[in-house]
Amino acid sequence: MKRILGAIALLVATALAVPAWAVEEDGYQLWMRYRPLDRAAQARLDASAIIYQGAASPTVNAAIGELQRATKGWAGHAAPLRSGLQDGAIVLATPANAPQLAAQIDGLKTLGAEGYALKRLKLQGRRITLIAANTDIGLLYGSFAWLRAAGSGAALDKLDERSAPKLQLRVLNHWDNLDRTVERGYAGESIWDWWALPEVRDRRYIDYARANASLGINGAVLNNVNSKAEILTAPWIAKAAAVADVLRPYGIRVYLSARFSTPLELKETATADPLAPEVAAWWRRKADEIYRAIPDFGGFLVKANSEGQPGPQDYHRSHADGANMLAQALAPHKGIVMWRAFVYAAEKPVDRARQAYDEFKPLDGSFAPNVMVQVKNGAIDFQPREPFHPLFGAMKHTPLMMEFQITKEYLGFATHLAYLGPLFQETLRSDTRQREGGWTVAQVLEEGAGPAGLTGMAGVANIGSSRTWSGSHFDQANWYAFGRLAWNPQASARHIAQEWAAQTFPPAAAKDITDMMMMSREAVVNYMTPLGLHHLMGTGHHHGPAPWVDDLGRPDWNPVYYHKADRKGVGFDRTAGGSGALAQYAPELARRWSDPRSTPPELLLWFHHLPWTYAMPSGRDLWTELVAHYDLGVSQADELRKRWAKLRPMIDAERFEDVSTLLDKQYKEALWWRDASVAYFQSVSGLPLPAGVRAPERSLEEYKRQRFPFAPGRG
Ligand code: BDP
Repeated sequence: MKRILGAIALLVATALAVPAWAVEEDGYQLWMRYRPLDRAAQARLDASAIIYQGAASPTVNAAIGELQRATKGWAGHAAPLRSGLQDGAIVLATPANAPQLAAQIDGLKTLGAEGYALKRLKLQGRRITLIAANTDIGLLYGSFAWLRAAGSGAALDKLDERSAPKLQLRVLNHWDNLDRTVERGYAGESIWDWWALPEVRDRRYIDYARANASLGINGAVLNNVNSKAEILTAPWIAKAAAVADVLRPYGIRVYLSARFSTPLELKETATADPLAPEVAAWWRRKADEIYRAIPDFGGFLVKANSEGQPGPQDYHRSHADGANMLAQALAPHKGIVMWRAFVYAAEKPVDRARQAYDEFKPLDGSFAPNVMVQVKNGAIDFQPREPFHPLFGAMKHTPLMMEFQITKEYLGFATHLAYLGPLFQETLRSDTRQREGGWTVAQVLEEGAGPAGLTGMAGVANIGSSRTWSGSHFDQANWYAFGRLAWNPQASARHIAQEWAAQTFPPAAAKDITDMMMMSREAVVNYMTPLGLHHLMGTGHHHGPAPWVDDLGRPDWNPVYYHKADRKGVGFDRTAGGSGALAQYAPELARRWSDPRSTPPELLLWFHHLPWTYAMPSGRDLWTELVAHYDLGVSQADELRKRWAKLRPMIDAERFEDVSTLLDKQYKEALWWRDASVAYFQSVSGLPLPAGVRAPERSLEEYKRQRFPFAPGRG
């Protein structure tokens, strides 16, 4: 008996001694971990019960379920569901289910269909936390907002917050193929188990929906923009409908990428010409069929006449002709078309950066009200740094949707730590100067344009079947940051990082982790493409350096096209003397950036071809400055792993090891980028290495010889 008691005492002591965060975690819970809190923190939660009066909808049940899951995790027992007020209750109220409670919030109506208010108050002598909204989905968003506040250490006893999304459509674009591979996916295979659908609805879809709803993401395009005709056939519509059923309670609508030539490829029409009546009629029937299966279907995303995809130009019709024909089919059902502006054609010998603007600007004002033009953040292609796309602010009569890439195709896949909050923020805060007094990209998006005033933001998802969802722990933060910025494009990347870190890792480590995150993207820019260089990545897979490549089928696939380095200098001249792309920006910006001395150094070689001897603001010449940036990138990657190592006592072993291993790999690859790039640029410039600079480890030939035929994520 004594021995048994002793053993029990030891067990209890050990259990008490092991802090909750030390328990192994594999990242599956994302930022919704709800790990046990100490007593003081439990008391601060003050969540004795959940009050909801009336019959709960599936959406309200999702809110209650989440609050219970969290309180169970944090305090050991789930807050019970009650109907009468009590001290410490979390009260969910809409004007429909509890008008008197909802009336506690002045001007609730102004928060619209998705907004919410959180407020601590005393009611009938009871201390409560009121979560009020106009609709059930607002209650779900409000519940997640309370959980976020609780999870990131906000003062819950002083809560008084109201929030409504600034953009209507907050959509993930999955580049997921029907065979479950994911184009530019580095997190395993697609989460959509198409083969098993529609009968088998993986439970993971619910967790996916919870995570998105926690951020306010309200749409998901299920399949790749490089789409297949089959996705619009009856069996696949049934599969998409099953996914839509699971996502619906969480406020998420399903969209599909449509291949423009679908009716022709399915041999149901003789052409795909958008102006042929049989084609328009086919799409109308198809839309009707889809809406019978998915009554709240969101609409189509279309990549047309881009990188070999079919489109209206195959029939000498314009992008507007194509988009409007589809829009007409969807309009009776209130669906929309998201028509991508990512176009460039090999046949045209003009600067690739110009082409989207050249094609779309003349079409401004000619799109149907339910068409949005989806524009990538920059004019080339999701590079570590690009100036904002000149279409923002220039299309005054067309609603534009931002397209960010959350998956890190060009920023080291899921193996490098690169927090994208600062990249997204940099674009959103860029001032287009298309209006007197300033007009940032975020403001352009928020204002919308066109008769229906549609607004939205899309993010190419980084989600897959990996246990971490995103391929690494830190890549979850990019999903998180996208969602938060889609809700509020003017939010701060640092604040978002802090919020994420506090919920995802032990709060004591949150500040240091935030600092690491905030430096990570610039580190990547420095060791890959400093000073405005771009598109220097390996052919096809886009991992690793290949600035020397000059032999691909079309000029604008070759890195040499983008850096134009030779004996004399480096950089792409986009001024009036060069490609003229600068003229696509507002006159004030075009003027400022046409002079290298008033161009921000980080965009210098994007807009200018300069001699290696060009004097930089730092006093160094361009060549020395370039090498210094590569060295800085390497030391920043080194700094990241050193900072992480110091956090060991605070982080659970499994996640600590996972991150350490990746940071070591990132450092090694930063060195590789630096060495290969310096070796190459030295070979073309013919200049000696600046004094005190380390020579590349291997010869240029060795870097050139490396091949990666099995790199992940290729289409
Ligand atoms: C490029 C990707 C390619 C995509 C394309 C797109 O390399 O896989 O299909 O963008 O956005 O960045 O359509």
